[in-house]
Amino acid sequence: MRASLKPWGPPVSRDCVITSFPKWYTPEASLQLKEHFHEKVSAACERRDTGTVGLRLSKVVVVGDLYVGKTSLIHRFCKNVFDRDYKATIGVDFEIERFEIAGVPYSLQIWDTAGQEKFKCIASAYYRGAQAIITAFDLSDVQTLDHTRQWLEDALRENEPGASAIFLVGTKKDLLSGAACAQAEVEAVRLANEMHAEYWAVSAKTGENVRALFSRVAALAFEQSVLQELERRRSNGRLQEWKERCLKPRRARALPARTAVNHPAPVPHLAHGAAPVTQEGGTEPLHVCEQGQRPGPAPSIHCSARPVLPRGGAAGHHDNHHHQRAPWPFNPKPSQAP
Ligand SMILES: Nc1nc2c(ncn2[C@@H]2O[C@H](COP(=O)(O)OP(=O)(O)OP(=O)(O)O)[C@@H](O)[C@H]2O)c(=O)[nH]1
Ligand SMILES: [Mg+2]
Repeated sequence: MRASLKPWGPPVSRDCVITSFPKWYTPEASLQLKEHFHEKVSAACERRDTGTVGLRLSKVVVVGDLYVGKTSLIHRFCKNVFDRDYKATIGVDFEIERFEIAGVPYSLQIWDTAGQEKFKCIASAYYRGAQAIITAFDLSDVQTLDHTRQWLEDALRENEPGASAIFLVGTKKDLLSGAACAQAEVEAVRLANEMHAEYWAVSAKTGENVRALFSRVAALAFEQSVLQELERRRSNGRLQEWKERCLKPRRARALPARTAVNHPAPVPHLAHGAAPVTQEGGTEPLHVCEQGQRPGPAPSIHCSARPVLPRGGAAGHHDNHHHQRAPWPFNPKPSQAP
C-alpha cells in the first residue's frame, strides 16, 4: 500500500488488497454480473479522486438465527480462527477490517448481532446505516432459512430503501455432502432472488468462500460509496452553478442602484434558494428580500419555472419568511451501484 494513501492504523493484509472486481458465488443469485469496477469508479480511483471514501467506515451487519454461525464467520474472516464451542453473542459486537481496493484504502465495520430473541431489541438498535446486510442461515437446518426473510425485514426497516446491498449466506457448508448442499441451495437461490440478495455458501470451519464473500461485500460497498461521492459532488457543482446563474444577476437587478453602487449589497434572505410552490401545482415568483424585511411584492424577481411537488410531499413549513422547499433542480437520491 502506498504510504501517501494510508489514513491510519496497521497496514492492510495482502488478502485484503483487491485489484480486480471480485466474482459472484453463483450467477443465478448475484447482485452484479459484471467483472470490472464501474468505469467512473475506476477512473476516480486512478485519479486518486475518491474524496472521503478512504477515510470512512462502511457498516456491514450480520443477522440471522442463533447458532447459525454468524460469530464464527466473522472470526474466521477477521482473525482466521474457528472455535467449535458455542458462545452466544450478547447484544452486539463488531470487528473492523481494512482493505485496499483499486489502490484506495477502505474499511468495513462488521457488526455481529445476537440471534437470541431476548437480545433482539439491543441488536436491532445497530442495524441503521448498513451499507451491506448479511442474512445468515445454517445450510444444515432448513428452518433457519425460513427465518431469514423476517431478519432481513427487521434490518431493512432501519435503513433507507435501496441503500444496503443484501447477501443471503448459507453457513456450515462442511457439514453437507455436495449433493445435499446443492439441494439446499435450490431453495436458498430462489429466496435470494425474492429478497434481491446475492447468495453465498460458506464454511467458517474450513474457511471455504469466507474471504471471497467478504471481498465481494467490500467491493460492492466500496463501489457504491464512490458512486455516491461522485453523485454528491456533481449535485453540489450543479447547485453552485445554478446559484451563480440564477441568483447573483437577479439580486443585482433587484437592488436599488444606490445600494448596489454605494454600499456592499446585503445578502438576500432566501429559504435555501428554493422557489415557493403553489397549492394548485403551479409556480410562484421567487421573492427576494433583504434581511429583516418582510417579503412583499417589491422588490421581487422571477426565477425560471420549475417543477412542483404535490402538497404534503417534501414541502416544508410555510410562513412569511420561509418558503416551501422544492427539490428541483437537485433531487439527490442514494445512487445505486449499476
Ligand atoms: N461444522 C461447522 N460448525 C460451525 C460453523 N460455523 C459455526 N459453527 C458452530 O456453530 C455453533 C454456533 O456458532 P456461532 O458462530 O457462535 O453462532 P452465532 O450465529 O453467532 O450464534 P448467536 O451469537 O447466538 O446468534 C458453534 O458451536 C460453532 O462452532 C461451520 O462453518 N461449520
Ligand atoms: Mg454470535
